[in-house]
Amino acid sequence: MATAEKNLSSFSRKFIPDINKKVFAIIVSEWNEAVTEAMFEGAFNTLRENGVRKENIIRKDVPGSFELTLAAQWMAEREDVDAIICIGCVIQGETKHFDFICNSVANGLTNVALKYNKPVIFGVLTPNNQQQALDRAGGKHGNKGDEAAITAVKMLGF
Ligand code: DLZ
Repeated sequence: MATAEKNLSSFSRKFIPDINKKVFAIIVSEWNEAVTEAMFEGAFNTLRENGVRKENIIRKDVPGSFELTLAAQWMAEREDVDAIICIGCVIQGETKHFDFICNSVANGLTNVALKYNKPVIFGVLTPNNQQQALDRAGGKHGNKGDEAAITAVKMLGF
């Protein structure tokens, strides 16, 4: 993911392949919904702007970021799904579970990607507070949902 200094939202798109026939799953965590909805919109719009058909974008919701891994596995099992974008937001100040959730999801999504040989994108914000999250969900640091979508597209063009 990007930092405050490096914002993938403005990266060059010249290497992006024809993704007209590719199918994307976007899995959205319901925790910190204002943030994850903004990230979903960013991801969805970015896919559409780059030629992905509306009917080729499958949205699934999960209760929290911890559930992203199993949902990603369920989507990866589907032969018609080419890439999976996982969107979540775990705010450090709100939970002692922060490290457990973040490590679990990062490791879990990596394992799903390697097991199913498909791009599984870690679109999970791990900010210190909600303002930092909002800054990265359409605010002054761009929208990490856009970046997650571009990352998925670029990986399909690898
Ligand atoms: C329980 C919990 C807490 C405290 N905080 C967050 C959070 O900031 N972001 C998030 O996505 N999920 C949170 N959760 C929910 C867990 O991800 C998970 O849904 C529950 O522990 C049930 O497995």
